[in-house]
Order: sequence, then structure tokens, then C-alpha cells
Amino acid sequence: MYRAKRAASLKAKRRVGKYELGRTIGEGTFAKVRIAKNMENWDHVAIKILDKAKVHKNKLAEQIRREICTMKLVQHPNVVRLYEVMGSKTRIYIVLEFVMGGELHDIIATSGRLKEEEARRYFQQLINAVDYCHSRGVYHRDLKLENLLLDVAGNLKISDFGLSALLDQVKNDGLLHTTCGTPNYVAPEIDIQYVGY
Ligand code: 3AM
Repeated sequence: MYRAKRAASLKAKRRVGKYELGRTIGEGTFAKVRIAKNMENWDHVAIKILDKAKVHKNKLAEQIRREICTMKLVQHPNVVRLYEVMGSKTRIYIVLEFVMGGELHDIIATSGRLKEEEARRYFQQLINAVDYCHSRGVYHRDLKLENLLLDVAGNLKISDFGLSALLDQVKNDGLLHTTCGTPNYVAPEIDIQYVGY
């Protein structure tokens, strides 16, 4: 038992660039999010890891490109920071600010409704961040409690720009022609097939 524990602790942790990968904090259909440590300054980061084969198979390359482009354009205290993007033969690594407090969704689901004062503070932070994004021509288009993370100081951070749009994508008819929103939150009159799911 002791020997097995010791062997496990001695086992070299996987490195990606200057980051040492830690435990998985979340797993989606196409991406895994792992906590990691920047070995140069000991800061923690969150690394979103995507399998290139799955990305291509599901025609997600454009969506990932958009997510990276838009996140590079925005630097705001209430938006999850993108630090860098790396690639290997088989994977894409998106290095993000690590936001420790989890999703606002989970907090409300477990503890119930927020106090008015607290809700007001989050709302102000959200509106500040959205206003900033719009001023940079970035439209998130999938704002929901699952995409609002809280840091240890209780500050709100908008995450997941995978369905976002940039102002320069507007077509001649003045409209965007890209998929947006989460199926469960789409208005009933919208044809899901039409929006591309
Ligand atoms: O799997 P759950 O829903 O618990 O909150 C995100 C989600 O958690 C978390 O990773 C999971 C898959 O997206 N997540 C995403 N970005 C994060 C970040 N920058 C993050 N957790 C912390 N910091």
C-alpha cells in the first residue's frame, strides 16, 4: 500500500509546455478541462483540451477558431482570460485563467436564490463585461448561468465564447448566419433544425 502510494506520487506528471497537468475539472462532449500549474510562476490555470480528430469529425474547427479569436480580443476583469493556445499532433490546448468558485448555476441550484444585494453585484459585473465585449465587436450569444463562473473573491467571470460572433461576420443582409444559443434555452418559435442543431 505504502509502496503503491509512493510510486504514484513519484510518477512524473504530464507536462504541456510550461504547464503541469492536474486533475480534470470538467468534461464535455468534445473537450476536457483540466487544472494545471504554470511551472514558471506556480499560478494555476485551466486548460481546455480538444481532440483534433473529434473537432474535424464534428466540423467544429470554425467554432474553435472563433472562440480563440474573440477571447484574444477581450481583456476584462469579468471575462475569463485566454493566456495562450498550444497544439500537438492530436490535441489543441487552450490555456485559460482558472476560476475557482465554480458556476453560478451550481451555486443557485444548491443554495437557492441569491440575496438581492449579491444578485445586483453580479448583474452589474455581467453588464459591465457585456458592454465591454460589445464595444470590441464581440457578441457572446450564449449567456447563461452555466457560463458565469465565480472566482474566490466572489467576482463573476463570463466563460465559453464558443458560440460567439464578431461584428465583421455580419453579412450583406445585416444578419449573422451562424449557430448560436443552447437548444434548451432557444425560444419555442425558433426551428432548432434551422439554427443548425
Ligand atoms: O463540468 P462542470 O459543469 O462542473 O465550469 C466549467 C465546467 O464545469 C469548468 O469546466 C467544465 C467544462 O466546461 N470550467 C471551464 N472553464 C473553466 C475555468 N476557466 C472552468 N473551471 C475553472 N476555470
